[in-house]
Amino acid sequence: MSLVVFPFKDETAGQVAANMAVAAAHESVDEVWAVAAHENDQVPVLRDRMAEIASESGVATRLHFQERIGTLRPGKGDAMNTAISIAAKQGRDRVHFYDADITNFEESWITGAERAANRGFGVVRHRFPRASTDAMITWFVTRPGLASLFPGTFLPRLDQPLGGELLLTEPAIQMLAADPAVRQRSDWGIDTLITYSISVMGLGLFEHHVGDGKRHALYGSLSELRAMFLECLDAVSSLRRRPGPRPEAIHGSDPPSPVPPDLKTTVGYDVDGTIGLLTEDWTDGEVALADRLPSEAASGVLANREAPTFSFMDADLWGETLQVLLREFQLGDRAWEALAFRLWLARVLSYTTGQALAGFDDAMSYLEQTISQYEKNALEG
Ligand code: GDX
Ligand code: MN
Repeated sequence: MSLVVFPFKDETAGQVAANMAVAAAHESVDEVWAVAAHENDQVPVLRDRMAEIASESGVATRLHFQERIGTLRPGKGDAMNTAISIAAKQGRDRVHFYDADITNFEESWITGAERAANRGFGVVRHRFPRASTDAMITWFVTRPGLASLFPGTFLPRLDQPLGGELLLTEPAIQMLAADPAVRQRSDWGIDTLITYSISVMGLGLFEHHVGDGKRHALYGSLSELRAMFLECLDAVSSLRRRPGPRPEAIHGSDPPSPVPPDLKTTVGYDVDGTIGLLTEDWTDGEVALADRLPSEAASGVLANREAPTFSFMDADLWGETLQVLLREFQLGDRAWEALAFRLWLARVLSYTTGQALAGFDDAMSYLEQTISQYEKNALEG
């Protein structure tokens, strides 16, 4: 039987409970956990709702508070590692993780993952169609980073290397619980570390396709993604010099399905609010660091001290810039953080106001092509 875990932080009790109820109603599930970031006014309400869910479904519900396990910012990584560690000690057979803010969660997600596990895959990742201007960290940091570090393996080809929706079977749970690099990653970098770690376990990996997409809390300006960007950049660069999955590693996936029409027109973030971030709060430290960049990237980004400009940051220049960031970026160094964030904003805006306007299908094939190019560059050294 399976355990389903929802890490949560700012969601309402009603939101978390609705997803827990869906999980509890599933025939393969015998336990559902919520892992809270901290005590707040929603927690007592959630406890009451969880007791109701347990008595209605006959499935055990538990609330855990995340423990301090890692060494970085205490965040989602500590929550996932808390659940992984308890589940490993209990010898749980299968553990599903889902974000608590999903608003279209359905039983079929659990069923799809269970079926792939029944066929022998040790890890199942859910993947979803996403708007062409959503997933800007995935497209411009994580997948290009994986392409340069692990070209020719399935890692750069994973649709959602940052996705928080996955099924882990017992051997995967045990290995993750014993992996120091995963346990240390208490922040947003957790998804990258888990993705890497499970890719080299040799347990077989299946990507389960959820055609309806993942509906969840949306963003305003990209300033809301600053910490996630920085932590995901640090996470992928921490994988340098580590071995990739073996060539014979088993990777399967469902065929893609038509993309829901509303996703084709959704804009992933507030563009005007984001442009303003290019020009504000420049410091001398940041200006000095620009010296380390490819010269066109340096002159382009520095021009933002006068007025916003970003179309200079095309796929090739970003590829070269990212090489420098993967080697030199320092999480916690304010100048590096400010400069890396500004470079990424330029890349995201250049794409959003360029290729993304060509329409959904063209934009998505453009993005895929950039990843293939980065892989090719890496293979050619
Ligand atoms: N317990 C706990 N503690 N839960 C947290 C914390 C924390 O510090 N921070 C976030 N969460 C929960 C949150 O409540 C939600 O249920 C889930 O983690 C994801 O957070 P959300 O703010 O919805 O992140 P977002 O931007 O939707 O990112 C998710 O998708 C990204 C992606 O698919 O690209 C999340 O799974 C990311 O890790 C992933 O990179
Ligand atoms: Mn979300």
